[in-house]
Order: sequence, then C-alpha cells, then structure tokens
Amino acid sequence: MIGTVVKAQSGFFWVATDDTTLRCTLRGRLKKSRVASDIATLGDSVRITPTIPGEGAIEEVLPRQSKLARRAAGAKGVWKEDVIVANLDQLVTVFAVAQPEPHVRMLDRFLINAELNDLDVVIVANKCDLRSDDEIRAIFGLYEEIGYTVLRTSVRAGRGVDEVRAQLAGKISAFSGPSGVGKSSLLNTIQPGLQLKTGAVSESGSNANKGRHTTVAPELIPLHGGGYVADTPGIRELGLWQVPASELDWGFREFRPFIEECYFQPCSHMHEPDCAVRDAVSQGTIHEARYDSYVRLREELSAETVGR
Ligand SMILES: Nc1nc2c(ncn2[C@@H]2O[C@H](COP(=O)(O)OP(=O)(O)O)[C@@H](O)[C@H]2O)c(=O)[nH]1
Ligand SMILES: [Mg+2]
Ligand SMILES: [Zn+2]
Repeated sequence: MIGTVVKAQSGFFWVATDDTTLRCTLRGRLKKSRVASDIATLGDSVRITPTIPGEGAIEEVLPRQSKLARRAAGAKGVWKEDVIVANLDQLVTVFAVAQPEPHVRMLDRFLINAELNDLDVVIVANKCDLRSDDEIRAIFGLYEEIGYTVLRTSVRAGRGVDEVRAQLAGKISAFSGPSGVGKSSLLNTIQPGLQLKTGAVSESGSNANKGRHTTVAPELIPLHGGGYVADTPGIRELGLWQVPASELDWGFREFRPFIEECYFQPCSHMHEPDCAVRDAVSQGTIHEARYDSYVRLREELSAETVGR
C-alpha cells in the first residue's frame, strides 16, 4: 500500500491512503540508518503494510520530488538539514500588511529558499483591511514587478479568500510565514470546519506586533477541493540551508539575466568592476531594497562559513 505522511509526532507517522489513515511506525532497519525525523516527514510517499487494525509499518520512503528544508542546529554545533515538507507543489508564504509589520528581508529569505529548492511560490498579503491599497502596493508591488503572484487577502473583510482557495486546489502546499500573520485564520476561512487554533495578537504593550506562538504538531490537511495544505507553525525564520555563497544570486530571480553578463566569472556582485548586477541596480532595473537584501545575506553566509 502506498500512502502520504500527513502527520509525524513522537515517532509515529499518520499515513493517509485512498480510504483510510493508519498510525505507523518505521521498520527497524529504516530507523537504524538515521534519525527518524530525517527518514520520513510530512508529504512523503511511503510504502506501508498494515499490522493491527488502524496501524501499520512503513517499509520504504519513496524518493522525494521536491522538499522544503531549513537549516537547523544539530549536535555539536554542526548544522543539519531539517526537511519541513516533502513533495511540495508550492510554498504559500503569508505576511501581514500590518500587525505584525511585514519584514521584507524575511520575505526575501522565504523566496530564496523556494527558488533554490526549485519550488513555486505565491505570496499572500493578509490583513489588507489594516492598510490602504497604496500602502500595500508600496510594500508588495515590487514583488509583483519581478514576477511573483501576490494575493491580497483579508480574513476579517472576507477579501481574496476564493483566490487562495483556487490556488490550493489539487496541490500539496505549505503555508509559511511569521507567527500572527493569519495563516491559520485564512485556512479556517478557506475550509470551514477545520477549527485550527488561532492566536490573538496583543494590540498594546511591548508585545504589540510580535504575534504569539501556538504550538501544535504540523500536519497535512486534506482539502475538500483536492490536495493538501500544511499549516507549519514555528517557522519563525528559515535559515538558508546549504546555500553556497556563490549560488545566492540565483535565489534572486530578477538577477538572473545579469549574472552571466558580469566581467568577472564568478562575480560576487559586491565589489568587482564591470558588474552587470550592480549596473542594473544603478539603472533602477533591479530594486535597491532587493540588492541590499542580497548584500546582507551574502555577508551572513560568509560570516557563518556554513555556505561551503
Ligand atoms: N485585522 C485582521 N486580523 C486578522 C486577519 N486575519 C487574521 N487576523 C488575526 O490575526 C491573529 C493571528 O492569526 P492566526 O491565524 O493565529 O495567525 P498565524 O500565527 O499566522 O496562524 C488573530 O487574532 C486573527 O484574528 C485579517 O485579515 N485582518
Ligand atoms: Mg497558526
Ligand atoms: Zn556581478
């Protein structure tokens, strides 16, 4: 039997097949090779055999078509890859236009992560009731200019929800983004009956704009329109997993036409003469804010020397 891992917690894996969901454990020989969380994860296609009623054993994890991963701190200060969801069709990265204020450099990290994992990515700008259209365009317009789809939504005003629902139909999607932006609220509205826990954002005091953690094990939620969605809590910030500094530029999709045009190959686009990327920045073809993001991330990568 082949199924999809829809939930993983405390060494158990819930595997959805065509007609049922079984709680499974890993066969001993699978466990030996690595730690369990690396072996099977949300979205994995697995081959299982039923054991007792309602339960089964995972015999094999089928090769992943794609994955969303982040870099996590492993034992002895060594970084390890932490696969969040496997076999993803798209990453839906949700930010709020306010409360919490959108942190565009964090948005850039999500986008780079998607680009370098070769994932399609859609941006959702939620809480549009809190800002004017002009204010929203000032923040997110540049992402549309460089080719990303930006869906403007407001759960509170019931705006844009149908567009998000249509975007999810028939695909495996992961919702990501900072805490408190309305990911769970949006999913509850898209599929009434889900009753995902939502957290109230403190409107006053020092906690204003920070949102709140709501900790539950991530799951893949089956959608009535077909497909699955992962509401992945706790992704405060995605590390850039295994990004050699020299590949960071490829994660900025609007840089791509210029990368090959630089005089020096490879070019860091930081200080070399005749750099086509920097020329594009001074001509306004590449947005300055995105170039700043690039520089900061590049400096971070070389400082950490995990870029390899
Ligand atoms: N003003 C406004 N508030 C919203 C909207 N969507 C969600 N919220 C509120 O934002 C808070 C955090 O929502 P939640 O769904 O838990 O965010 P998550 O952490 O991203 O899952 C809750 O108090 C929601 O009621 C919206 O479109 N407009
Ligand atoms: Mg949530
Ligand atoms: Zn260059």
